[in-house]
Amino acid sequence: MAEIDALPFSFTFKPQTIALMVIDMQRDFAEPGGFGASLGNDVGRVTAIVPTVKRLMEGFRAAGLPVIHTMECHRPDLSDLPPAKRDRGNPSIRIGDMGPMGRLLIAGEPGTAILDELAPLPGEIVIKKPGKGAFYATSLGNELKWIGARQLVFAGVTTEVCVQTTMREANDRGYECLVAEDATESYFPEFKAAALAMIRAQGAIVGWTATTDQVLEGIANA
Ligand code: TIU
Repeated sequence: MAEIDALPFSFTFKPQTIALMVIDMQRDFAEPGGFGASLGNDVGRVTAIVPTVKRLMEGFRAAGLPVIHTMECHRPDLSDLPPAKRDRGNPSIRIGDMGPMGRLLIAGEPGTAILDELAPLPGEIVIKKPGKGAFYATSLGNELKWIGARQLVFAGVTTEVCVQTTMREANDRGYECLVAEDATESYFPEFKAAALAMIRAQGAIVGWTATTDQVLEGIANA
């Protein structure tokens, strides 16, 4: 077994069964005029982690390990968007409405795309998800079985919403999960800190945390 120096203790993995999950690094969460901004958030916090996410992705690719991307998005007819999600909060514009980058969080619209710098390579798995968790109403469970993944490293946004929800879903399904602390971000620094603390509390109750450098070192030494 290989190891990543992590909290609350070493994360062990087999090089044949580890994969990277990059959660929702989309223009809609990172650029002005997108969904994140429509909720009143400072999207600059998200763009700041792009170079670190890229470094992590490139490390996995260089080692020949799978990189899986997710995108939060809905069908153009909104049939997978429950009113309970559409009507939540007090946004300036809602999911499905026309914004400066096209319809907010709708599959195929320019704003819904993954950021150019982090674009999936041909052949990489891309999961379109209508929920915050990436297992709900998607083929992710089957995809992970087909590639034989058992340990998942998480990057992306936002830490306490889609990253943490997906990590909890994965943990319950038997995957060992680690989140790369500096390759994830929240619009709220205090929520990021709390999410990371609660993930690794109680002896890694949901999973582990480590820096991108620690993850890359563990993979390089595997
Ligand atoms: N609003 C917020 O923090 N996040 C989301 O709506 N989606 C994701 O986290 N991807």
